Amino acid sequence: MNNKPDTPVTVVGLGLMGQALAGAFLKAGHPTTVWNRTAAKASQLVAEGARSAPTLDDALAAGPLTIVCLTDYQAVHELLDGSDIQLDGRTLINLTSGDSAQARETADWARRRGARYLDGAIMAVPQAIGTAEAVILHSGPQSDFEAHKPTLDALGTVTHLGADHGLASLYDVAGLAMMWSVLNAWLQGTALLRTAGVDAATYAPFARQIATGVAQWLPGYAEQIDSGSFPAEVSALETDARAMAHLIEESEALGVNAELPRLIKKMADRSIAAGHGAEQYPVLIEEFSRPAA
Ligand code: FVH
Repeated sequence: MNNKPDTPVTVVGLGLMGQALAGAFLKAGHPTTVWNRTAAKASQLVAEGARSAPTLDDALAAGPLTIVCLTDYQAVHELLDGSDIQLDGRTLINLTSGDSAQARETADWARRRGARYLDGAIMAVPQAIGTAEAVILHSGPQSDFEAHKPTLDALGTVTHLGADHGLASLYDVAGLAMMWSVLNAWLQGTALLRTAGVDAATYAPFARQIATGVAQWLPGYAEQIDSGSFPAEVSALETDARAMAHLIEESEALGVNAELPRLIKKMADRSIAAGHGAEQYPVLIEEFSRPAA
């Protein structure tokens, strides 16, 4: 980490995450101003050396960089819309979770107030903040990210994804989709194996091997998606669909929930009906890229 500890920073929002962010800045030596709607949440940070700003406007005016981390974007706007402070030349980094449209709208709001704006997404729990394991994604103008990266480095592994302010939120939900899909697949297999007396811990190493193996396919499959060409190099979608039918039948026969396998097969069947049965699995991107029928 390439920290510049003399740069002042303000943290607005002292939930569990905001407290962790402010704590990491303090630990790295940054003069840190904090503000929270419920002022009592600043006490521990003040004991560690933070300055508690008496008002939101005071907090925003305290330095060149303010990090905002509130419950949601509604809270962000309820709070910031109530201030008429001009933010000329200052940088606002919003690490509140939300969607890409909210990120872009907030970027427009910040522009109207004269502020530079980066949106961000935290892919970590509060306990990891300040360590390399804490991945924090940012999107917005690269020059604004580079200007503050030495300060942001105090928080963990910070990354810039691109100029579109919506990207951090999109990567955030894409990561969640990946996480839940892997976990759901594992739970489906675990439920099946438990009917034969195989416990979750016994199945877990095999499941991890499969997940790791499938992860290796992603770069090649991504090339197919980006080129729009899906030759069946290892398997055709109709072959996969037959295996999906086995998964459904086995789940039903064993009294295990078959909703998820049925949903996946429904999408594959639609793609096959549209003429893609002889192509490879990533051709399903076309099903994923439009609203459900
Ligand atoms: N905690 C986590 O593990 C996750 C990890 C992934 C990213 N998230 C996101 O981080 C945002 C903040 O999370 P948090 O855990 O700190 O959340 P809360 O405890 O809910 O604290 C939220 C702060 O927001 C303040 N707040 C809420 N509404 C308003 C409002 N209308 N006006 C002003 N402030 C507001 C709240 O203030 P108070 O209740 O203490 O007065 C807290 O400071 C979040 O987007 C996660 O998704 C964390």
